[in-house]
Formats: sequence, C-alpha cells, structure tokens
Amino acid sequence: MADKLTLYTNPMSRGRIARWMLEETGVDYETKILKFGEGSQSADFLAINPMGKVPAITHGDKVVTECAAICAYLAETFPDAGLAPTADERADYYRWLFFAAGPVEAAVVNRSLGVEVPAEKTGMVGYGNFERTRNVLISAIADRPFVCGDRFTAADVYVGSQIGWGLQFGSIPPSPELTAYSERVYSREAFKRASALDDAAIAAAS
Ligand SMILES: N[C@@H](CCC(=O)N[C@@H](CS)C(=O)NCC(=O)O)C(=O)O
Repeated sequence: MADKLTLYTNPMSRGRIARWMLEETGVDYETKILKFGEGSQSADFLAINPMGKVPAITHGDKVVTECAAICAYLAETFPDAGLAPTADERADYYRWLFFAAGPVEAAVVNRSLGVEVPAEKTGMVGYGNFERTRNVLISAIADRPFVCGDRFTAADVYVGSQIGWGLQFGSIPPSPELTAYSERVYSREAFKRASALDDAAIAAAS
C-alpha cells in the first residue's frame, strides 16, 4: 500500500505553493488546514514542524518542510509526473530553485519590511541588493518559457510562485518578462485546481 501523503497548510499562506505542486503530481493526498496560532503552534503540529510554520507534508513516516524542498521531494518521489529535471536540465533546475528560495525570498521580504542593506554591507548579504536580484531573476526566464528551457518542471512551481506572489502583492515590480512568465505558469490546470481548493477553504472558514 502506498504511503499516506498529508498536506498541512493554511490557504492564506505559502502552503498554496505545496498544494499546487501536489496537484501537479496528481497523487492522492489528505489536507489538514491549520489556523495560525492555535493550529500552527499546537503541540501536535510542532512535533511535525518545530518551526510552527506551514506548509509541511508528511509522507508515511517522512516529514518535509520548506516549499522548495517539498517541490523537489514530490518531483523525485513521483517521477511519472515528469516534473523532476533531466540530466541536462539539472543545473538550471537547482540553480534557479535555490536562487528563488534563498536570495529572492530574502530580498523580497526585506524590501517589504523596509529593511535597507547599507551599500557597503551588500557583500555580506546573500542577495546583494534587491535590484540586482530582480534583474538576475528576470534573466532566468527572459529568453525561455521555463527556467529549465522548453519544459515545465517543479522548479517553475516554486519560481513561478515567488514571481506570481511578488507581482500580486506589489513586492516585485513588474516587467514584461515577469508578467509573461507568471501568466504562462499560472495557466496550468493544476494551478487552477489548487487555487480553487484553497479559495474554497478560505470561503468555508469565513
Ligand atoms: N521557509 C518556509 C516559510 C514558511 C512560512 O513562513 N510560513 C508562514 C505562512 S506563509 C507561517 O506558517 N507563518 C505562521 C507563523 O510563523 O506563526 C517555506 O518556504 O515553507
């Protein structure tokens, strides 16, 4: 029997990224919606993710946290979905997946919080400065439909989410390349299914 797969999430969170990836894989999974605070900080959930943050998935006795890791884990665990990289795609896949989870995430959050890195300290900061990070992010998708080239992979779920959220909330200024890429990845049926499920969960809670 297949190991049970469970998503711990809140529909108003980065858990939407994990949901999208799960829908891309087409596998069966159970969803546990956690309220922030009483749910995400409960002893039961802290036993799964001591960070007290969603999303997390459990797969049998395994736990995976961190959206980018969840995307990579599911792509490799369910290879029939065709979302893991080929040998030829691997360099771009890991490069841009980790770039989005590290420098891009930090640059966007710091900018949203108004954290200014002094010019003389940018060498200490993994993303250097926001403008350069955004320009490099644009270069990843400027001359190709997806980060690995012509084929959509799990890296696009994560990179696409960072870009899509950034454009939606105004935390990444738009560019023609970012907008076109976001529209391309958001047109996927799995994204629409995942969004509908999370939107329904929000409506049910209100
Ligand atoms: N690095 C984590 C970040 C997860 C995260 O920050 N989740 C937020 C919601 S978007 C959360 O659970 N916040 C509730 C809290 O910290 O109490 C990931 O990529 O999955």
